Formats: sequence, C-alpha cells, structure tokens
Amino acid sequence: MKKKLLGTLLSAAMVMSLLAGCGSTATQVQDAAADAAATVEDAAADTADAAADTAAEVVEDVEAAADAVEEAAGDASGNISVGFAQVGHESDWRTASTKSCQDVFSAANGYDLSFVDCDNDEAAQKEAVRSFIEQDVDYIIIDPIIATGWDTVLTECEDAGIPVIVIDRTIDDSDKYVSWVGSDFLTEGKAAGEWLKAYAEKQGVSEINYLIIQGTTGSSAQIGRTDGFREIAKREGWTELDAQTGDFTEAGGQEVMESFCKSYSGKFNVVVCENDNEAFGAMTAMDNAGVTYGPGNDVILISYDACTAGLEKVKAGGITADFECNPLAAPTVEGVIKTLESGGTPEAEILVPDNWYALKDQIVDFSVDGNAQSMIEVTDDVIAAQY
Ligand code: GYE
Repeated sequence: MKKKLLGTLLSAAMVMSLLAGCGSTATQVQDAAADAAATVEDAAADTADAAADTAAEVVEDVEAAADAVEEAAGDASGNISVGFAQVGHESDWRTASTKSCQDVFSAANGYDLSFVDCDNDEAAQKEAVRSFIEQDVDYIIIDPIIATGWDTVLTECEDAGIPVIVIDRTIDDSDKYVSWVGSDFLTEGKAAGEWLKAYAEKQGVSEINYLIIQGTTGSSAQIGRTDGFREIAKREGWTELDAQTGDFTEAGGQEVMESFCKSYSGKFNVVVCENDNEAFGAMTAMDNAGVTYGPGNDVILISYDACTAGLEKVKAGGITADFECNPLAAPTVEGVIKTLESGGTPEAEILVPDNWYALKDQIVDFSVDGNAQSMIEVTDDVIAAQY
C-alpha cells in the first residue's frame, strides 16, 4: 500500500512538471506520466524487496548468534542434559519413581532434566523420545510402557549419537541402548507363587483357585509377574479362573474385581494383584461384595510393589503378602551416566534388589529357583522407612 501511494504521488508530480515545462499534447503527457509512474513503482518494489531480504538475513544472523550464546552458556554451566520419558502417573510406585528421578537429576546436582509424563500412551512416549533428539540432549532415559515396538526410535537415538538408558521395564525387541536398570519381574512372580505354596501348606489349604488382576498388557512388569506366578501354579496344579488387566490403576483393579466377584462368586480363594493400587481397588470391590480377605479370611490377597500405602494395608491385615519392586533406581542410572562421562563402559544390566513383606504369621520359608528367600516383617518402623 505504501509503495503504491509513493508511486502515485511521484507520478502526479512528474505529470505536473511535464505540463508546465514542455507544452506537450495531452496524450504525450499521459503516456509519459504512465511510464514515469511504472518506473517509480518498479524502483520502489525493488527497494522494498531488497530491504525485506536484508531484514531476513539480519534476523537469521541474530538467531544464530542467540543460539551460539545459549549453547556456550549451557556448556559453561557444565550441566548434563537428560530427557526422561516416564510411563505416566498411574500408581504410588510411579510417583516414587518420578520423585526419585527428579531429585537425582536436579539442577543442583548438575543436570538439566526434560521430564515427560507419557500418560500410559505408547505413541506419546515415542514422540517424547523424538523431542529429546530434537533438543539434542546428552542422555535419554526411557521407562518403556510396553516391551515392544522400540527399534525404529532407538535407531534414531543411535544415529543422533545420544546414549539411551532404560529404567524399570524392559525392551524386548531392540538392543540399541547402553544399560537397563530395574527389578526382576519374573523372580517377583515366582516368589509370590512359591510363598503361596508354602503359606497354603502351613494353613492346610489344599485347593487353590486364583484370579489375576494384571498390570498394563504387554508391559514387561505384567509379563514377568504373570509368567513367574503361572509357572509355579502350573507346577502345583492350581486352577486359574481368570486373568484381566486393571492397567496398574486403583480404578482398574476395582472394576475388574467387581466383575470377578459377580462371575466367580464363592469360587475363588486367592486374588493376585500385579500392583498395590490394583489391590486397593480390589479391596473396595470385595468389601462391597461382602468378600473377606487378608490373614485368617476367605481370600488370600497377594500384591506387588510394597510402597508405603501397600505396607500399611499389610499391617492392617488386608494384603496377605506384598512383593516389592523398588522404584528408587535413579541413583543407579546416575552411576551409569557418570561412568559414560568418564569414558567407561557401564554394565549392560543392573538389578535393583527387592524384598518380600508380610506380617509375622504370614512369614514362611520358601525358595526361588533353589535360592532360599527371606521375608521382612511389616512393622511401623518398616513402613516409616519405606518410600
Ligand atoms: O509395579 C506399577 C507401576 O513398572 C514396575 O508400574 C513398574 C510398575 C509398578 O505402575 O505400580
């Protein structure tokens, strides 16, 4: 608009001067005026284009300089940038895991942490990893929601030269990561099964009809716990009435247990919940259905995780035995990063040890794969010391 206005004003001025100075015919004057206007407009357009080009170049230069300053500042701070693609916020265990990571990878400890809660969405988790590649972080930590579907994005991390550390759940279809740090879910499942065998014998319970409320389908925590428990169940000839996922949530546990109470009323004497939050939901459902559980009652209730709230339910006589999964793996992950920073090679698999918990009368001797296990009696002090 401005360009046009300028052109028109200049053209008018030239027409006036032609009319005054040369005494030409009207047509000649009009033609000359049109030519002059076109020339001025072209010139104005060229000038504006050149100015726009220069402005764009200046903006680019300024942006590049800002990036360089930012990078230099980051390097100067000496901070290590870490992207963590967390599963979600489905359970007490997850809350403890997130807190542990945020505490360890804090600015005070020399880290810039990009934390993404993936809300149990597999696609969102892959996108989070890709956003860390875009940010060019120094390390990527992944707690894989499910165990498969990882090779493509891990190849992208490898191509970008960013080391990946897997925490908690495992990846089964790719080996493009430096280390895995977590618990042995298969052993947890077997421990629950072997404990049940010994405890049922002690109680004189000869027939076992069990239900499983499983974790997120396809997660290694679900697969390991289910497989481990089933291995013992099969060997002992127990009957599995049903297995359904409660997605590691309290609401999911309650919903599944409500349907189990209707479908298998009076037929089950063991309920296995693959985490504490599902057990809390199952307890509500059993309360509503008038089913009693815990030591000395109709149903033996087995759970995994053994976070504070879970141990409180053991102490209160609700959960019969609780098989821990330690969520505090972040300090070990930091050890892996420190090893890499100093040019070393970290171990490919680092196991976080777990404990098994019950009240005194539910503590029995048992072995897993020939290894004698010990249990911890749940007391107020034990609960207070738990995460
Ligand atoms: O048992 C459950 C959580 O991956 C081991 O995920 C973890 C499991 C944990 O939601 O509570």
